Amino acid sequence: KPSINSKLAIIGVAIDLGAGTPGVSLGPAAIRFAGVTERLSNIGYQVEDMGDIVAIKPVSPHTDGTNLKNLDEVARVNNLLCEKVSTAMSANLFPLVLGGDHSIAIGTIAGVLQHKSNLGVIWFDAHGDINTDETSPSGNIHGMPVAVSLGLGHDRLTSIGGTDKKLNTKNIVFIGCRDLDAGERKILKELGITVFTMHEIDRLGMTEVMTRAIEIASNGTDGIHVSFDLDSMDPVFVQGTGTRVPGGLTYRESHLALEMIAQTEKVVSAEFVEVNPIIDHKNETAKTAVALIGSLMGEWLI
Ligand code: HAR
Ligand code: MN
Ligand code: MN
Ligand code: MN
Repeated sequence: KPSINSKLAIIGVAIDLGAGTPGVSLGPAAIRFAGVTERLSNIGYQVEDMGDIVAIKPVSPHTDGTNLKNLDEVARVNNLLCEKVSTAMSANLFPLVLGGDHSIAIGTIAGVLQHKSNLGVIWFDAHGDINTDETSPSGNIHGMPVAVSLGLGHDRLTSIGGTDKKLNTKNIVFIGCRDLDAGERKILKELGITVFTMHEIDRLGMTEVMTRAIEIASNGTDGIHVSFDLDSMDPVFVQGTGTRVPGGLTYRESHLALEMIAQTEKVVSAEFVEVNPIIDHKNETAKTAVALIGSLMGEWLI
């Protein structure tokens, strides 16, 4: 019944080394515990769980000559993830990647780009995640994946999947931003990337914002990737995420957005990231993630 794809691969990435707060490495386990496989089976997918890629915490987070934290391990994990996503797509499986911190978008997108060279991206986030090694205020790689996927930043990261396979700025769109660093604002402006901040969502409403976002991610592309950072939502709904910012998306705005994307039938891959069960209450954030996954995967296309 789901028109997006009938076979789906779950790929977990147990990593928190790209984030400042530990615990999102337990995200894949929490989301599985919240019933993701059953939910997707009930919608009508044939689900293959490809297991987790597991990061190993290094003795020292520093790699010579860089301010990036845990660069070696984040690069190793994302190279493996790129391979795994690409393998799934070769087998005609829709890759659903469960984080983990948002640095994993580097590997997911690199893997998808092996199959879809003109990929559109809809990025839900309180943050811009478009810092480079030069602009990052923290050295945390989860604040950098969009830059890396455009070919900007440290070459240990931009080389993943091949320096020739990158995103086009005109097909990337952000939803829900409300915490952008000065360096990120400059990069976004220079590159002309569309950002629907919370201001635009308040003003235009989510329906109009998503109509425009879908147009941007569709125009001239061969598919849409959805990267959903749970911190795009208001902290009221997501206690279990590390970098909560007030004034986020409501529960229904988030679902409406994903339901509208599902209706396009253009989604080729997705990831849900930054679920942190350690700071959560009764696994509620993972349960929210599972409900959101349902909406994106066509649960309400009835
Ligand atoms: N912009 C800040 C930095 O780069 C904070 C970034 C990220 N937090 C996230 N990513 N959860 O979306 O350090
Ligand atoms: Mn993010
Ligand atoms: Mn974020
Ligand atoms: Mn910030």
